[in-house]
Amino acid sequence: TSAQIGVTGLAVMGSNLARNFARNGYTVAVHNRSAAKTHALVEEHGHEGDFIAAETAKEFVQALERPRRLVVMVKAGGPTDAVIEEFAPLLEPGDMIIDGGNAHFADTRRREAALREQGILFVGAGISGGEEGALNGPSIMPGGPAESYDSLGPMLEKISAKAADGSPCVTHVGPDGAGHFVKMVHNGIEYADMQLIGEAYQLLRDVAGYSPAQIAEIFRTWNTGRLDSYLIEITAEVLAHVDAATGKPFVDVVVDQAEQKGTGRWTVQIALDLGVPVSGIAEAVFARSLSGHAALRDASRSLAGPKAAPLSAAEAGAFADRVEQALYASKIVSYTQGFHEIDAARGEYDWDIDLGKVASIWRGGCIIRAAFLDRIRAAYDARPDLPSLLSDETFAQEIAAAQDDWREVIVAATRQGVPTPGFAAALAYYDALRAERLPAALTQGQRDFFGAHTYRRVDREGSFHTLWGGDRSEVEA
Ligand code: NBP
Repeated sequence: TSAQIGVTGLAVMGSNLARNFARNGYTVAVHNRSAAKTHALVEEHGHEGDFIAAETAKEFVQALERPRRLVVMVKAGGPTDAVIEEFAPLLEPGDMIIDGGNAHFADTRRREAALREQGILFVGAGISGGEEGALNGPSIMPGGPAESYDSLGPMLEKISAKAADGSPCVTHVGPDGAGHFVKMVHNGIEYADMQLIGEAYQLLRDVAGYSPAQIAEIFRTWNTGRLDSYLIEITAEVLAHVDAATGKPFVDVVVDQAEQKGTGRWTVQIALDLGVPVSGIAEAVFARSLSGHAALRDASRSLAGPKAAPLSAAEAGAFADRVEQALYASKIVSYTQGFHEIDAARGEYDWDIDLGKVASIWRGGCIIRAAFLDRIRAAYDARPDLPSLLSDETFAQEIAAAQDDWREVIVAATRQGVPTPGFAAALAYYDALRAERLPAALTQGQRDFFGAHTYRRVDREGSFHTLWGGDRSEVEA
């Protein structure tokens, strides 16, 4: 017998993915650099399906039916290149390598181009959902040549998460690095969602005076409404958890320095290159960085803050409702920014990415899964050329209804000295987009003054320069 699919790299993600394929009836060849993991997997989970354990790369490749489908689940970066270098010479034209790691999309583009020369189909596939998702159904974002999806697609559809309407959370996202790009933006949006939730928590705690247990209850209530999502659900769990050793709320015994692995940072770096304002995502990445500057924070604790009284218990409930509005409005903005970045990549790399489809495959399996994504899908389905999510009438109306509360929450935060970079950046983005006039006109004037960079006029075509050092008359540039 031969295997329909192979998985090499059997740490948590790879072994769970291999088990997921096996549980869905596929014969799976399994391989790991150090064979101990391979044997451990088959010993512990061999009864779940048909596995073929391979000790060497050659055995692994031989175990696969042709054309071969080989999933690589190793540490992203150098290890992925090492594995490709090891396996590519053993493969034949028409075979397929699927990289399920968190690769940078530029690496995926490079690898795809190199392997295409050899006739090997290289599919960079973003996989979200952590270890639980890998086992029971992740959201999968495969890129690579479209033809790869003919044989790979049905298998991925089988092992993927299913949205509430039963549709699989996987689609061929677009060519070469498009899948990993979309996975990267998914993670950027995830950072923003988490930051906004964090700000909501801190406001409920420091401004409204609620305890973590009470805030957990508030989040549970929110989770029955339009904020219904995996992240809100687990936030309630984390906040309700009590530390066994001290009896204190768990959230109070954890060091408040957030870590990151890099995909959020990439989202911002690429957005800077593409010229896309993803301010909400950027603030989320910076907030994690700031939290980690322990010495700087220690040195700054004595800085002056405002002296505002917290809210009374009577005011707290209404304030919590306002925070829900602020969170929802800010969330719309961060998704708007993330989708703008994907849209910009479509133009930059000539990728035919269906934005509505992207929203639809994030509805299940992944970390940002939420009822909300159904609405984003509907917005793009109704108008595929939507210039921005904020141009969708439903979202625009919801923000219109939320904006007074959103502003009040940021005022309250400012008055009490509670940092809300995510809420505030989202509101500033919204206000900048709807502004009749921006100070960019002044910026252009300054640039023309010191650097003769020229400007355009509102009333005439062409580029102009004012002779600032002379008689200040205007010349056509
Ligand atoms: P790790 O990222 O911890 O990688 C460990 C695996 O890489 C082991 O199988 C290890 O083999 C193998 N490996 C390394 Br390290 N260097 C190698 C080399 N030079 N040649 C061959 N194999 C090598 O595993 P993970 O947490 O399961 O994640 C796998 C991929 O999935 C990563 O790219 C990750 O970013 C991505 N991902 C992870 C999650 C998650 O929630 N953890 C979610 C989504 C995506 P060894 O056993 O011989 O050392």
